[in-house]
Amino acid sequence: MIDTTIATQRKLSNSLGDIKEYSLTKTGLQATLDNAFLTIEVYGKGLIKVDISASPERDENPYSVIKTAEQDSFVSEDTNGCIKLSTELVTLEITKNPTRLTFKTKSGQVINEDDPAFGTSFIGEQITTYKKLQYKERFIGLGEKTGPLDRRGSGYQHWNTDHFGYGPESDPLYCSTPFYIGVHSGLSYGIYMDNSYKSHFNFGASNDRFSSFSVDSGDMSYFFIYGDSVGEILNYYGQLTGYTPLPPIWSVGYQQCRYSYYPDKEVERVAETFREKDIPADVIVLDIHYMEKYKIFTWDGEMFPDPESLVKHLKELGFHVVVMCDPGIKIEDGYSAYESALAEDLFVKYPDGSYYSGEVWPGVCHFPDFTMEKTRQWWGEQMKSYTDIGVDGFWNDMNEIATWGQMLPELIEFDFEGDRNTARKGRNIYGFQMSRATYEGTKAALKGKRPFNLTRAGFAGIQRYAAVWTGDNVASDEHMMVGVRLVNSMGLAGIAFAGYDVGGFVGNSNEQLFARWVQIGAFSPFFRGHSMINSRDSEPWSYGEEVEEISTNYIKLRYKLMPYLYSSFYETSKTAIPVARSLAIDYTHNDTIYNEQFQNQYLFGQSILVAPVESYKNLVKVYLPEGEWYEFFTDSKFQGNQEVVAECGIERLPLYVKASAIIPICPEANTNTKNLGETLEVHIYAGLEKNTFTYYEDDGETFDYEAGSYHKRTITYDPTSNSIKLGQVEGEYTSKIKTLRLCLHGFEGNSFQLNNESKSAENHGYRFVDPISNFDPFGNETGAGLKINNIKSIQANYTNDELAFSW
Ligand code: NBV
Repeated sequence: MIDTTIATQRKLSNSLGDIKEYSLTKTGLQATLDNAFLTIEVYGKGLIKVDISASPERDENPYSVIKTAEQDSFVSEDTNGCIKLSTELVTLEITKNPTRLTFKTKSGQVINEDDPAFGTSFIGEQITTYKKLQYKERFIGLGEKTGPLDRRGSGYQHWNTDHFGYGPESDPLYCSTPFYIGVHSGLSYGIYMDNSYKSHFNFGASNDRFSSFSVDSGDMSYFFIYGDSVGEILNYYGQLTGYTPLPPIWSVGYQQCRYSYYPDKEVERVAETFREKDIPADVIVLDIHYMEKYKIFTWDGEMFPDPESLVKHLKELGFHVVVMCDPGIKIEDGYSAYESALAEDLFVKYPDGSYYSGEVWPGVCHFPDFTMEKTRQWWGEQMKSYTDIGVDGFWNDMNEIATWGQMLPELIEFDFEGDRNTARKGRNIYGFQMSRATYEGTKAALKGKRPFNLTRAGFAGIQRYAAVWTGDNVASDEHMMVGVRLVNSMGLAGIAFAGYDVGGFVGNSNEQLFARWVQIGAFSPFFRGHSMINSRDSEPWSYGEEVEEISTNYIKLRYKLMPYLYSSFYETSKTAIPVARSLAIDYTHNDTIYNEQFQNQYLFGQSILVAPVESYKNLVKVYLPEGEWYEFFTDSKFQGNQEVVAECGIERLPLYVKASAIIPICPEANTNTKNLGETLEVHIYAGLEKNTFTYYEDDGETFDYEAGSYHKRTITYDPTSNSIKLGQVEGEYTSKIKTLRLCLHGFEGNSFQLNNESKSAENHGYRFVDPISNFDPFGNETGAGLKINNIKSIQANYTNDELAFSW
């Protein structure tokens, strides 16, 4: 019997209905459905765009995707009420009655399929795509999101939000990237939803039937991405939304920040202390107090009377200067930024044409509309007041847009390049376009030098213009671990240059916590110490001598690893494989890596496994995935695929190196990234597998590499043919390296050939970090154990021609 209460009830949601008619196009197909319009476009063999819109007019995001659809790169078939579009890698099956989509491998395995009943459905303007949960399906990524590595059973929103002192489960935060990766049955695929309205992701939260993604308005526009591995999926996402460009090398060094260092003498004191204490650092960051009453593009005349000389002095000390740039422009007659923006009509407006005002640091402000080319140009011009005096680093904060009360009215309007829309569409885009204006403007002004820009808010594609940090974290162990997960998750969403406030922003850190945070931070792509006003000092020397020595050791280690790290940034700039790689990238289908106790582990670059651990622990369980591993500081060898217990006293972060690893380091590094020395040590760890590493170098500061001024070579270790080769150098940049030292871990025998000449290796002990002083004569010695008893090394002249070692 029909249940008439259901049959007669008001229809609250509406699904797509049937396909009424369709036509094939050069790039895919277009279809008219009972309740919507569907467009499919093939962007690559593993990259298919689905667009569903309630009206024939599309409401698209003009900013994130930089790739266009490919022509004639699919074949089609129409049988038994089902249209099939096939690329070399995937088949998309679209049933006509009703309209439902299923993505399959070429062998017919389901990768991803619509919920049979709901498919894509509308509730008013809101549009949601429901996907059937696959057996044991996991979900990873989604960018700056708290919560576990495997997001199955959780739900999230994208709505850029200033969340001071957020909690370990808080959502949403500052930066939105609606891109996740699904994993099941030995397969993985990505979904990037290209829509900047507030969005909602449900990975089987409060239901056991579907995962879903949904937007409050606009088109349901998503890219289905399929590749052999998570790495390949990330690469496709990079092709779509852009790769992280090579940063200036100095920005990869240690950055010291504080809310705020002032006056100028205090800034100089901090910089000088780094040099006196021989702690390498590249950057001093000026937070809001450098400005006159927090007004952007001004300097406080009393506290910073001569900014040009200050910047010059800091440069002489080997520092770059990064300055805070908030978007709010104070409404004040006579303030030149305000008057010029007003004259050009560049501010965000209410629908009645008046300018939106909101209160933030400087007082009541208007906000530049960065979705207009002429605003971005104007902003770039204003930035010259910084670049003209030698500032080459910038920091975009409060760009969610954050104002007192945190309730940006949704009806305010943004230009959207002439296609006006409200804050519902503009909010998630604002920080992204502000970063674009900052990057493009300063790039032009710096005449060939790479700018560095750091942002808090962003959207998919932000990696093209800025590094992203995780905002106002808290000085606690829990937060330290959350930060690692956030950065790993951003790496899974195209944002490779990411980091957190080392030491914690809100509240007071303590000795143990600070020491541990510096250790972990040294293995973060972006490495900056920062702390809040009215909290205790938080420089590497602020927590006593022991912590100072430990911090110095790990900051120095970061600098020694610079050749490895900068080469990893190069790799990222070509592949979108991040610098901090959640184990879910290389060990996707290994269940153990998702365990709560191991989910924070990651590979730093290709081969260094970092096991972040709370500061109060002296022992921790680490999971080593398949293969063989060397403990970094001692070379103790472990079989993989097992849990090991690692010592992690205050001086020791558990770090492991994958067998067959190739790790180039500069042992003489000191002061800053300009002083990396003339010796390159290439550390090779004996293993069973063949391995290669692309060693990359350039001047670290200009764009000349784009015209061929780089120095690149493939280093190959082949245990089956007993050889290590540094291939012929490519590129025209002249390396500063004069001496090569091959450092062999776990190798036997001392007789080697270098380009057919006999060479004998020397045996010796080795330390990656210095021992630290014995502060407590009755206690245990700290740091003494961080020593490798025996490695073998061979020294040679570093030349551009092939250097072939064999044994
Ligand atoms: O500019 C001051 C701070 C800054 O130090 C911090 O890193 C940002 O996340 N800023 C937020 C403004 C408000 C802090 C309470």
